[in-house]
Amino acid sequence: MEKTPFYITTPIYYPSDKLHIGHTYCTVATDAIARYKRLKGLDVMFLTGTDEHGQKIEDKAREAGVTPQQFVDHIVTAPGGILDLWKLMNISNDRFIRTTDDYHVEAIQKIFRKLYDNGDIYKGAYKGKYCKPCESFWTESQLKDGCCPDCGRPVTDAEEEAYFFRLSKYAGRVRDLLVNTDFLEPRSRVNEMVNNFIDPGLEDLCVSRTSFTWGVPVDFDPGHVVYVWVDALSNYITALGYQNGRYDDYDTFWPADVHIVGKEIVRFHAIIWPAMLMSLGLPLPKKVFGHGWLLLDGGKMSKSKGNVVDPYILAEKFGVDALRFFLLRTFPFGSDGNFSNELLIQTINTDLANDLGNLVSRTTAMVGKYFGGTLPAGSGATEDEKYLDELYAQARPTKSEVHLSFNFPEGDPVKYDVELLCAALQVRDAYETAMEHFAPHTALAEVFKVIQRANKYIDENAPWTLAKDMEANGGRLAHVLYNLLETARICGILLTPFMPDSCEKLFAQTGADENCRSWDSAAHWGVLPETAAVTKGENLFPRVDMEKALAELEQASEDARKAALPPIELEPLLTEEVDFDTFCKSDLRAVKVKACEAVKKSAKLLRFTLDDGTGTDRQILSGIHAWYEPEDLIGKTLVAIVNLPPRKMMGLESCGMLISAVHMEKGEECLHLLMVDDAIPAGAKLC
Ligand code: ME8
Repeated sequence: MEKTPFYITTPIYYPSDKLHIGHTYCTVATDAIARYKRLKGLDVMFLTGTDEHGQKIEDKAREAGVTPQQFVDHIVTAPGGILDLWKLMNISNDRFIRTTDDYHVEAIQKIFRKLYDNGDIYKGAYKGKYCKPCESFWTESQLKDGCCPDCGRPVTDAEEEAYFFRLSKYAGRVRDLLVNTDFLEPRSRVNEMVNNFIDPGLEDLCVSRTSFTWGVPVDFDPGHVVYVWVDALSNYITALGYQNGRYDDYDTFWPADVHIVGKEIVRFHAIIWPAMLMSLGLPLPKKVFGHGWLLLDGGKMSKSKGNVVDPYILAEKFGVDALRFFLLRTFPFGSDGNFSNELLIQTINTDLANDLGNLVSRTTAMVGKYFGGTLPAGSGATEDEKYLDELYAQARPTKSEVHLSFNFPEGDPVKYDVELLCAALQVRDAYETAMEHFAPHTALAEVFKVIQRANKYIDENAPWTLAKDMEANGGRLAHVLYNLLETARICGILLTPFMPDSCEKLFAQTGADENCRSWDSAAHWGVLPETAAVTKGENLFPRVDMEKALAELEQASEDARKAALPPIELEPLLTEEVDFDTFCKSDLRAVKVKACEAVKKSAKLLRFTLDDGTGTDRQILSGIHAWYEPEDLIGKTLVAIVNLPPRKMMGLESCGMLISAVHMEKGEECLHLLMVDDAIPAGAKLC
């Protein structure tokens, strides 16, 4: 049977800075959905990539002293770059598009010409505001406190000859699409689009630039490059082969099933993109889902704010699967969520170490301890349980229907079995409903209800008590353990899209081979062979020591921050001139250190007794204890300015100032006292 195609995309990322955990959130979520669809047997095309043109990139490349192509190549392909990050995060994209790829550039030129030939692009003059980081045009009235309404950063004046796309022409059709279909989700984003952008009047969109060159040239009007968002949005069709010969998947996969995008770029995907497609006469994507932001201390993460969280550090410390899981378990996908390391560690400890990890390790350990790793034949599903499985296969029975069918007396341990089975047999449906609604956090919550039920089942059955009399209770004990293995198997299948590697280990430990890992088998009981080989392997999710991990993370971020700093930073030279006479007024002298000691109760100050050649000792206080121990300075010849007015510090008088050289090294201030040749006599004037 032919598989149903499913096309899912993430935004294509700007290779302007290192990606942070917020970017990772979007791609991990999309990856989990793509893996879920593959698990269900769909023919998935999962696209991601990089958005490499635009003024921002051109500027950054210039700052870095390289060509824009060299600049983007480095960020995309170098170790620690975007491709590396997706590999680390186990992202299963089927295709990766770079907007500098030749086939894409060629297709963009054709698309631009098509829009022009359709009469939807005309030449005019652009005058307004431009936000470089967002590559967005704004009118004066759209600004928020004079800044970009999306990112809050300053905008620049822009005025140039430009081509315009007749966005206004499509306002009615786009409005209808948003209001009367479920094209855009969550629904709250529809109101945002309609109230903020469409109803106030949709203006035509400036779609070419002449003030920089790093973009796709308009082939019929050299000097113009295509606006980066027209270039970027089109990636979703060029990556399938639209208007190019590189791929041939357009007919199979277009229209896309869903574009997953962050909330600030919903505007481009839900207004501009449909209008472009309408103009090109192409079908519209079936859905745009606008997810929320990961916030840090209540604000958006951004490199310029210096508050980004590095996914490399977190993945290295806690493991990729734990990080993937945390992102999707904790934050409802459509809303904003506040990221914190504490929350991450808490989630790992509660859900992964305590709940899932314990279920697997306790169960496999007991199968090992009591049965040598293989349960006896006959420990699997009972006739009643097979009947229950059938009941669920036909319809989802209510709890009371199940109880009626079984009619077990109070206190009968079979009651626990039935409860566990019912929880496990209904979870796939609940999970599926949540995943189909882009609610991975709800899907995971459903799975964890079952895991928690299974841990309770261990306590209810107290296998360690049963094991005391194997002759009488061995059969029951084996059945209890089989039920636990079977529950772990079902949960493992549903968790695979989120934590592929860990679930692989879970299956290996619980003896669930390939035949027991299918989507179909996740809705059935009794699939695991009774005599499967069970092994207690490594702990899937070790507990994290919160305090220790937080301190290590802080250190790792600090190290990373320092490593990213320029090695040496010098104070900029002063441009203001000083006239010679003013300069000569500073009386700089060689001075010899007769005594030096730390000032009591001060962490910084050293008290110097100096020979300045006058025959009377001079006292100078200097805040340099961080760099020097007093005893190391005795006998040294230093330089002091001696005609500053005396100053009191910590109750002591300081008559002058010692001269030092200062610079920043890897973010830390470095200071060197100016020491001169000891042959220079005390009091010699420096000029
Ligand atoms: O917007 N939390 O690229 P981009 C959640 N090139 N998501 C976040 C986030 C955060 N803190 N920070 C960023 C672009 N993102 C364009 C897309 S598509 C044709 C062109 C998400 O690198 C953001 O919302 O700035 C967006 O969906 C994605 O990362 C890429 O952002």
